[in-house]
Amino acid sequence: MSRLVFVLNGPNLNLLGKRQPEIYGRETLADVEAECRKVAKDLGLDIRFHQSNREYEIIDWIHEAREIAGGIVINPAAFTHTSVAVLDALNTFDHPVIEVHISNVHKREAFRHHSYVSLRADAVIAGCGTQGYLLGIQRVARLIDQGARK
Ligand code: CA2
Repeated sequence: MSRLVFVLNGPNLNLLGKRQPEIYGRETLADVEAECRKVAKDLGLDIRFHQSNREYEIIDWIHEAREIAGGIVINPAAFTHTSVAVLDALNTFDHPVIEVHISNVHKREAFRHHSYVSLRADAVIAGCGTQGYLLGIQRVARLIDQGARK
């Protein structure tokens, strides 16, 4: 099984650490990427780390992952709650998918309580701050080691 993991980030997460620190913390997305790389290295994983404000780019990266990756860690941001297209793309991916939310979406507005992506995700991590990404990578590593498929 491939030990390459895609870490995908949806719209507005490029503003991480720059706005709304009370909800999303003070770390920037570059900080999160650096921590993900450290943890991945210790687990013997390679990562591709991406962020986009455009739905089609997220979908294209999921399609790329189909060919080469052993897992996906995804914070789809607002696309979580709106995107059947992201769900459809993830449904074509045969390896573990971990959904991450920095905030605890269940403590927030009702529209954040529903996730299309959760219909596919093998696990959902919410409310652990940016540590959720690291937990997601650790979980993918475990599932890859166990040879998990969809
Ligand atoms: O808690 C999460 O990680 C979310 O996926 C973040 C999304 C939100 O729409 C989801 O309901 C929960 C929003 C990402 C926006 O990120 C920002 C970061 C800093 C400043 C402003 C926005």
